[in-house]
Amino acid sequence: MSKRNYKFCFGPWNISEGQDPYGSPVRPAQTFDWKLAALKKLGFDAMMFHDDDAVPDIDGKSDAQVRKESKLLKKKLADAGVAAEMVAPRLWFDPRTIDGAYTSNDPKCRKYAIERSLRCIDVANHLGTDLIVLWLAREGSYIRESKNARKCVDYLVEAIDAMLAHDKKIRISIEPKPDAKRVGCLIESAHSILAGLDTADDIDFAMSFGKLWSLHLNDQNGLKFDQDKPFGSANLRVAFNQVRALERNGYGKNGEYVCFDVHPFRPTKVEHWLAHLDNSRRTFLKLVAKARSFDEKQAKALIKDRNYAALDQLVIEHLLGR
Ligand code: XLS
Ligand code: MG
Repeated sequence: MSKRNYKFCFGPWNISEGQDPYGSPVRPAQTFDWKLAALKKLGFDAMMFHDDDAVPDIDGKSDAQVRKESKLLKKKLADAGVAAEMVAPRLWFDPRTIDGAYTSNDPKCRKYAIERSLRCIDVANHLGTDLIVLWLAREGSYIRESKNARKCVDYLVEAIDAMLAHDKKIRISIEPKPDAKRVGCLIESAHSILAGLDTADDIDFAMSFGKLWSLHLNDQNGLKFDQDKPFGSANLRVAFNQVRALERNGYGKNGEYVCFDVHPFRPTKVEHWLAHLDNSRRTFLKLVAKARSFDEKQAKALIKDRNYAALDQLVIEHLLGR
């Protein structure tokens, strides 16, 4: 197993105020500077952004204002020794994305979504990252008959082609769920689990094509909304196998970050507000140690003998700390 160190990242939204689909915020909102200081205090390496995290109310700003505010943010990050990992166009709040962004039935809304994505690329350039992330949150349909899925694929390709044409260097990570060289993916534990998939398999699959450019590690308790639970907090063995997949594929060797797209539990008190981020990294690093100390030789012998009961127990007892 490699002995590489990983680099860690989270976004301002991961220090959230506790709102969820069933209730309003329970903690007072903090400033961006408070969150940046918290990231530094935790010893993380980078911050990931939505376009309107970097430039609030971006839709109402001129290109000159977007450039000015992005560059101010870039200086603030540089002064703190923090990199910008990626920028994601937030295409799920604005009323023009109510029926999808790139795949809206309304051409004017599709045009808005593409133009907003091009500005997101400009923000990424100002912040010094060549990576944008597309979380296709609103794409799809509320009733199947409202959209032609074949046409929606064409709309998605049209949007991605427009982004690749806008900037010859930008790389696009689609979460997860066109110019083959500059389109890859971001895998998120919770999204795989929600789709009934295994995140380790998704990591192996994406890395076999050299396409895993970013990663949101978290956890999920069954088929509810995207819970973004701390890494390993619901499915520890699933988390162990995610780390084994990252290790065997050498994730991070090209500078990729491990991002924790996690939220605190709603009852969390202000004084414990950062624990979910620190805990996610602690769990990750402990599972790295578990992956690197796993008896691979014994596992290989049991696999050769197709003795999966013993292999199963070997994993369980290793995780339990025999
Ligand atoms: C969904 C997305 C979301 C961020 C980035 O998990 O990663 O959390 O807003 O788009
Ligand atoms: Mg995410």
